[in-house]
Amino acid sequence: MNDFAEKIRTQHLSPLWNVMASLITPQPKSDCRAHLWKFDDIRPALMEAGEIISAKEAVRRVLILENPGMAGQSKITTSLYAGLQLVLPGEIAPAHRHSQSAVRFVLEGSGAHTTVDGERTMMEPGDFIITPPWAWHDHGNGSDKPMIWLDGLDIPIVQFFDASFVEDLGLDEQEIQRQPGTLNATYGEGLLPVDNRASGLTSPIFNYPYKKSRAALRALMDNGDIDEWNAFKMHYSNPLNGGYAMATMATFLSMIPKGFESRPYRSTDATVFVCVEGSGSTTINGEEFHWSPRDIFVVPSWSTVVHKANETSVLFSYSDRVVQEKLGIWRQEKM
Ligand code: 1HN
Repeated sequence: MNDFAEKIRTQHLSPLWNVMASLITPQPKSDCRAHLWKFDDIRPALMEAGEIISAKEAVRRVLILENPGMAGQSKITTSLYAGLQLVLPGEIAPAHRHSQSAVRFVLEGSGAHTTVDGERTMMEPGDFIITPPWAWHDHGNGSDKPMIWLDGLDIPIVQFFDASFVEDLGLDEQEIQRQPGTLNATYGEGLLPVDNRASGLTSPIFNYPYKKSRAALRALMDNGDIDEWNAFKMHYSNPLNGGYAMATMATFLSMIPKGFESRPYRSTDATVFVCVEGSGSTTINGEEFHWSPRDIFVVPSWSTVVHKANETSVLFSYSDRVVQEKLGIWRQEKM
């Protein structure tokens, strides 16, 4: 057997029967580990980065959240990237575009802006902002306080497909083409342009303000039935088709009432969570992680999760669920 394997190796052939069991495992097998980053513990490193490099010099001044099981790979899960970005008062992050999609969730500061394909939006804590593939984007902070947000990108997915392109605009800031709020007014008010031809691959809304998202969850909590696994959970949606806001990353916001303990849950989409409000804990395969506002934690694929809320809490999350659903491989188990 060994001689045979050795012999055919020179022809770039390999026997499947030696590797088959590791290729198709009975359950997901991953290097991804559960982990929690306490915002207050990592913020000093981000501020120190602010002293040693400017946003412009760095292009994007970001500290990558590296999964402890995949150090050096710039991944928080096998398929997704996460980082914390800092823009100091007066700074700009220059305009560029790339194949990778980005989701942003604002953690600290107020009054910085991002411009995406010709429209500018202000960034406030809890706002969920998207940058579609190949969209020009630049950021700036005209406020007098540091601005910090979480970036989620599909970098490992694009890497997997060997489909990465990037282009610099050659200007710090792109030209603004519309009034702020135009896309939200056009697509986000229950109306659509009658001859709308937008593809629907990505939501035309690129800022989902926290004020509105929170009010929606609050109304659901006050009037809806609680789900024993998810409490009150919604996904950010594309108004053109009701699907997820982006083609490669699914994003969610959940409200968990004080004292709630979820029943155990697992799903095949490894998920990044951010505590927005409240405090509580999440047990991941028996290991307990305590969270409070701005903390970030990651749940690997098919890990059993139990959420507990010490006070009424809000969690933001993102995962590759949208891709897995399209591929017909997404699974969940509500235990
Ligand atoms: C990027 O363009 C941004 O535009 C953030 O804010 C993080 C990580 C890797 C590659 C490009 C941004 C990024 C990124």
